[in-house]
Amino acid sequence: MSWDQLPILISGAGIAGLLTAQALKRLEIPFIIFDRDESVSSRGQGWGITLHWALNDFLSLLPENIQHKVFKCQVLEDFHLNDSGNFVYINAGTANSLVHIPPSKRLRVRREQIRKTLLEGIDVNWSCKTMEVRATDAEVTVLCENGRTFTGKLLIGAEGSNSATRRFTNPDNYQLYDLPVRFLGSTVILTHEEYEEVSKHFDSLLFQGTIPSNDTFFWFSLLSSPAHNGTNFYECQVNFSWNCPNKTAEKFDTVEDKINVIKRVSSGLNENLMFLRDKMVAASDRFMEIRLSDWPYADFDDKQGKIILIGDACHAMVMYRGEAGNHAIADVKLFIDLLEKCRKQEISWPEMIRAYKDDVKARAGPAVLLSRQACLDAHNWEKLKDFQLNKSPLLALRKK
Ligand SMILES: Cc1cc2nc3c(=O)[nH]c(=O)nc-3n(C[C@H](O)[C@H](O)[C@H](O)COP(=O)(O)OP(=O)(O)OC[C@H]3O[C@@H](n4cnc5c(N)ncnc54)[C@H](O)[C@@H]3O)c2cc1C
Ligand SMILES: *[C@@H]1O[C@H](CO)[C@@H](O)[C@H](O)[C@H]1NC(C)=O
Ligand SMILES: *[C@@H]1O[C@H](CO)[C@@H](O)[C@H](O)[C@H]1NC(C)=O
Ligand SMILES: *[C@@H]1O[C@H](CO)[C@@H](O)[C@H](O)[C@H]1NC(C)=O
Ligand SMILES: *[C@@H]1O[C@H](CO)[C@@H](O)[C@H](O)[C@H]1NC(C)=O
Ligand SMILES: *[C@@H]1O[C@H](CO)[C@@H](O)[C@H](O)[C@H]1NC(C)=O
Ligand SMILES: CC(=O)N[C@H]1CO[C@H](CO)[C@@H](O)[C@@H]1O
Repeated sequence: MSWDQLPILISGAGIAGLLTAQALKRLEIPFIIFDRDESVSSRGQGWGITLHWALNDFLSLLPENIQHKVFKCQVLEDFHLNDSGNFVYINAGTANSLVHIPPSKRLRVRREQIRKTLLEGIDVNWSCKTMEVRATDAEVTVLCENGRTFTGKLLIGAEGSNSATRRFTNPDNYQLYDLPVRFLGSTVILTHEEYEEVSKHFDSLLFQGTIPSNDTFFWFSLLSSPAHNGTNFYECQVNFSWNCPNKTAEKFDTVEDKINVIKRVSSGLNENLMFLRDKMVAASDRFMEIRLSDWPYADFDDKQGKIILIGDACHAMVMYRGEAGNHAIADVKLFIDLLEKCRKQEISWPEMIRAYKDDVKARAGPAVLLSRQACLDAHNWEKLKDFQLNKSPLLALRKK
């Protein structure tokens, strides 16, 4: 197959798609990348992502000028130079820590900013939503909602957890599995004094825990500091999630419903943390509800080597181990290494696809289930407290 004729198609300009585009650009392999959104900022997905075990792979796939900028995306300026933070998991009823582990090498970045950084030098076709895919022996064609079509030698489905390409590769099992847990978070503003207080007692970047009497999960993290915003305020994220075995039985439609539920499921929160809940409830205009669902197969029909899935499209997982983005990066690294071998004719195209599929399934399939277990454990204090801690996947990852 010729390397300069048909391009590689990338459907989805999230972290997985854009990182792939950057790597292909470096290798001078032709590609086309498109996304359903009108622009990079048309959806406010302003959460933080911790890059830990895949950080080195991430940097290695980028040109040098962009590598430097990655460090500017941190939620706390230059934090990597002296990371004094810890992985802190607390009993959120007493505010005592359950585990307190010094971190491994990590970088906590703003997702939106990292995505903008990854866009540099990449020409994305916006407003192109993949609707249909057609594969023949020779090529693959994507039909977009706006009428545009793209034809290439390979389609990389990188559309995140609700992947459109996955409907085509997995017509019988593409649906997500919903966990019996509900999630609501919001962005709150802290003064310097409030932030210092939280930072001193817990951690300057993030900490999390479980309220034993309610089996409710509590999360706090920094999103931006005055240095980034040019204000005197710290923007922080406060999340709650709780067991909800029957989602129709719990009224959760209006803002009032949501506030009532949060107050109920967090009533056992430690009094020193209660101000964070009150601020979270007051910031109802910024409520962010996340559907907690996953897709454990990490396996797909490649249509004779014409399609692969990467990132959340291939292995959507809940964020209780903070690992999904790291797996997305590992997918890209794996694929790019195989592609280089294929171009050098060390392996054939079908061998490349087969090796990619085998490795992703072996690595990410179990990871989805570990994240699912971590989520369930986070809402089960009895288990969490009695369990040999290093065995719960909620806490074990951090011990590496
Ligand atoms: C609240 C939250 C916190 C997280 N924290 C962490 C963390 O700390 N550490 C970590 O490793 N991971 C974390 N993750 C996971 C991480 O954000 C994702 O794994 C990562 O962003 C996945 O990237 P992706 O490129 O696969 O998908 P996405 O980032 O979802 O990107 C998909 C892209 O495809 C586009 N698209 C969708 N449908 C179509 C279509 N039909 N046609 C064309 N384009 C389409 C979308 O517009 C989007 O731009 C977190 C996730 C969430 C929700
Ligand atoms: C809580 O929300 C933040 C948004 O900044 C996100 O980064 C984090 O992963 C969430 N954590 C959990 C476990 O809910
Ligand atoms: C790093 O941070 C620790 C704790 O905050 C501090 O004691 C130490 O002096 C710092 N080191 C440097 C090189 O800044
Ligand atoms: C601070 O920065 C964040 C993230 O870039 C932005 O969304 C927010 O609007 C800013 N807030 C203020 C008060 O300027
Ligand atoms: C869930 O709750 C609704 C409303 O209360 C009820 O009608 C339904 O039977 C419940 N479903 C299950 C599976 O218990
Ligand atoms: C939460 O815990 C408090 C005690 O700490 C208790 O009074 C309350 O009933 C619990 N709420 C729920 C919904 O479990
Ligand atoms: C911004 C833009 O339109 N970029 C690309 C979209 O796809 C075509 C190929 O069909 C490219 O030629 C454009 O550069």
